[in-house]
Amino acid sequence: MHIRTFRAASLQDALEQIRHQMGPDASVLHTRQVRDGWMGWLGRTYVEVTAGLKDTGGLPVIESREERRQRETDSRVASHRGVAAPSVCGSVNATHEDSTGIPLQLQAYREELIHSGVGPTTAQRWIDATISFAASMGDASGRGTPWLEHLQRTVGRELRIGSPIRTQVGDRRVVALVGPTGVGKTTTVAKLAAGFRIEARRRVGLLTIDTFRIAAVQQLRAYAEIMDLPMEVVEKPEQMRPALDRLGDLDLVLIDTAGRSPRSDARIDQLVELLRSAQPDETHLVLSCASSATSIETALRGFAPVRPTAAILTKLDETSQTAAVISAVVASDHSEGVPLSYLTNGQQVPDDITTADAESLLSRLLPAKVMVPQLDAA
Ligand SMILES: Nc1nc2c(ncn2[C@@H]2O[C@H](COP(=O)(O)OP(=O)(O)O)[C@@H](O)[C@H]2O)c(=O)[nH]1
Ligand SMILES: [Mg+2]
Repeated sequence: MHIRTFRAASLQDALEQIRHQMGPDASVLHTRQVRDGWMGWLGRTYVEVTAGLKDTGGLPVIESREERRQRETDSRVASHRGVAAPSVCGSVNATHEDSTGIPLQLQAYREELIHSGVGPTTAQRWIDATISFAASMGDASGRGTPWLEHLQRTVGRELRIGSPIRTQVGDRRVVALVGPTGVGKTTTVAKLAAGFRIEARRRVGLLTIDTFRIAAVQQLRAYAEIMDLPMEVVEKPEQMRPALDRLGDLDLVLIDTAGRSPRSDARIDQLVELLRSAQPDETHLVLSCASSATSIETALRGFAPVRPTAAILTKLDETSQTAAVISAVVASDHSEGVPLSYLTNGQQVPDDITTADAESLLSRLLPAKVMVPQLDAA
């Protein structure tokens, strides 16, 4: 097997080099983004793609002396500038397939997805679905539309976008936020409270069952005081009904909960019991995009007994890698997925919150930022 690593300013360019120099049967083995310069500072970002070719008795493309000279000149210029220049410019759609039948370009996207935190099974499922989707659109070769657009449409159909909280004057809605410690539950409760109170002019109340840490109650109380909102503190299930009755006259009650370790069954059971006594209309699981794929999976499993009706993704501003969290909440063969309700992108109350939308999530999830085509209504 021949294995070679190519560097270029863009994935597209690297694929062109591979296709030209190794031929259409090459498989993408690995892609990564690299930065040169000291510790990644002051350097340029480029793409490094490793490709392999099964031994078939020599490389299929024999370089002419002229091509070789050109490539060497390109490399010298590139290394001088700190960026490997593509040796070939030309068509941008690398549609060639390897022996598995997966177009080279999609293989590279699959590697990038995995690299950015999507599980290998999910990444492969998306690629397979993209090929079927393209075929169903009469574009099996991927020549009509860029593969990235097909990929976006495919993943877009799996993303579940839930509705934001709907309130109605005189019809109290009870909404609980649950999730691991530090993901931004209390801050998000404050953002929602401010939005509904100030923008929508609803009568809003707060209730906290975050009583493990005194500071946590004080944090919410400070918001309640600034916004002049009634607030109740509940420690035991039997206190829940009377507390909710005292907030009976409102349009929206937001319940903040203690951040529990999703690994602690006892604490999750306690939370389930407290929430059962509250009977919330909606329970939003708060997940931070800055968390690792493993902690997101653990949170989803750990908080399953609470039966979340939606998920809120926080800290989008802290990372560009939302792949892990998004691939964890989309529908799959063994999960129907959790609909996304809100996205938060900063610490500012009340501004840094928006309702979830597929377009902005997809542009963060998928390998390159391109215009998202009109998504089919799921
Ligand atoms: N960068 C960023 N920080 C956030 C966001 N939401 C919350 N935080 C911060 O995350 C930290 C923990 O937030 P907190 O609401 O106390 O988390 P909780 O333990 O889940 O209630 C605080 O410093 C918040 O300001 C967000 O969207 N972006
Ligand atoms: Mg909190």
